Amino acid sequence: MRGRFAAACLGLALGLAACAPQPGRSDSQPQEELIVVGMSQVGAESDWRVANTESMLAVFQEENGYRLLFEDARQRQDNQIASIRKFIQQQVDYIVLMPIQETGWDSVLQEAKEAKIPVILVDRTVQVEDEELYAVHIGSDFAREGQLAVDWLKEYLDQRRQAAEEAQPSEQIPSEAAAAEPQPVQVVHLQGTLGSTAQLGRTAALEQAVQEEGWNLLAQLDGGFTRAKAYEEMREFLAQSPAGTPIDVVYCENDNEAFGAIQALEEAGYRCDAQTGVIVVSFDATRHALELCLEGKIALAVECNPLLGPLTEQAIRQLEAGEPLQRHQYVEEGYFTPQTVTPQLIQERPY
Ligand code: GZL
Ligand code: ZN
Repeated sequence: MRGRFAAACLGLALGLAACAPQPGRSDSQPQEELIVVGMSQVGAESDWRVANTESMLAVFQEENGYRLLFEDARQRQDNQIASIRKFIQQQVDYIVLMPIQETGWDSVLQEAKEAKIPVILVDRTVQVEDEELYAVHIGSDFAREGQLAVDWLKEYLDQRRQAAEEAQPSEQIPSEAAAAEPQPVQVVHLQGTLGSTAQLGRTAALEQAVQEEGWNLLAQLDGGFTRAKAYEEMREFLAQSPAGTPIDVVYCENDNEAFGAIQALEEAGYRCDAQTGVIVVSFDATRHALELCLEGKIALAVECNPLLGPLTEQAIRQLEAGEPLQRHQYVEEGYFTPQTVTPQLIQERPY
């Protein structure tokens, strides 16, 4: 298996001018001993993504027996498809794909299958006719993450409503308006990259809760998992809304969107505060989000684990050894609130 890449390199070298020996090559394992991994990463859109890339680079090193061919797709599926075709030509031993979206992979994964190159999906997944087009999917259960968020939100909103009712002086005769049905919960939804597994799972949970609870979805904005886009979209929405439009919840499908949304909300005079202001919900639980959670600016930080390098390497070891492996591998994830996050917990977080 490994010799293929070396042979391809040699063939190329013989065809062209002799390929210059790598200056100062360490005495690490000879070329043909290395397992060659072609890796296509989505981009560098978020803190989560940067941590995910770092986790991969830390594991796929020469001294661990790997040659890593790493390509950044800059948020474009066509770049990922081009990278995969290049890896096939280079006859890599394995392809590791972090797929930006779920659809559009059948033909290029079929080409990898015909080239007998196993494909490992990391983080998000793909929807393909034939599941045999990939060896394993290692990532998060995004539907579960969304469910964690909305279950917590339902509970929290009830508590806050009860606290408000108890706080109301009993002798005050409720006006007709107050006695009438309480205002529905007003929600602004910032979605992640449309069509990505993370967005689909997190959105489905919110949309179901909106139906079940009768919440009012003020807007669904495409924040693209980035701070900049979320800031623009939220600022635009607020500029087009009547001043002081009541907003109870802003549901951000990742932390970088929450950072942008909070900036736009505060610039428009809103207070983001779990107890007394806008309830901001976010996903990833990266360090900066946990700092905002400690302050109460983020009311709920749902964890999404980017440190998938070791599990990916373990899957390759199992495939090398011809061992059977579990096709879908999910990482454990929890969530944080201002009540549970602490300064030392933030200190200890690896990302
Ligand atoms: C989730 C991952 C998402 C993160 C975002 O596993 O796909 O993409 O939630 C990242 O931060 O951009
Ligand atoms: Zn399956």
